[in-house]
Amino acid sequence: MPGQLEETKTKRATFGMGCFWAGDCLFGITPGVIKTCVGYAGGNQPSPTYKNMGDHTEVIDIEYDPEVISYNELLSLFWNNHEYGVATKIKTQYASLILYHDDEQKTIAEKSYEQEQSERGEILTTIIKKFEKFYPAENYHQKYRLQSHSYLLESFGLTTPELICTSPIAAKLNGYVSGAATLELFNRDTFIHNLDEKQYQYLKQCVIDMEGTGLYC
Ligand code: MHO
Repeated sequence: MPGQLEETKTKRATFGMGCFWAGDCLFGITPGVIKTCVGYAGGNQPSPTYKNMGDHTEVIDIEYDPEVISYNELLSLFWNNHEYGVATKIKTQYASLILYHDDEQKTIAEKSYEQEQSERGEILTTIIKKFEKFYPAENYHQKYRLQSHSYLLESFGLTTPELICTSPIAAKLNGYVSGAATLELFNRDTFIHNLDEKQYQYLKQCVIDMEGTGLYC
């Protein structure tokens, strides 16, 4: 109806791609990604924890707006930011894993796997399977890199683990303090218009200092 705000329908994507701190940073600053949460999935062991995750894998659980970013674009970030060739020995904790949430994601993921495999000319270790259950990781793993910036946490009112896990701003800040973005990308993000001068200068300095350091754990 004209004049009426349309409700945004968000979708969910879940990927295992090595240490989940890194994937959290990468997707956190990706336009169209709304929220991120890290946790354990893909296995059968009940109640996994970091110390005892059993047959689960570290995953990033993403809420995204499909009108801004497609599943294919998320997959391209997935393929370009971790190890999954058969030549690398990877333990289950860091497995390359795509957990699809519906048939559409399944089809897109399988197609992109085949394309990736033929481009690389080698067998991939990546496993594609149906999403079953996600176990959020302990609080200290959520927005891990942001948690050492107490100024940002306080200044943005990110005062509870719940807020750190669910706030779209926390997802962005976590990526920007970690070197996941270039200064150019940062300057193009409309979210910087909502920052006060001090927040802006602080964050910009982080981006400058960390640019090029890559996503590490
Ligand atoms: N290098 C890190 C990996 C943590 S991760 C969340 C550590 O040894 O603690 O897998």
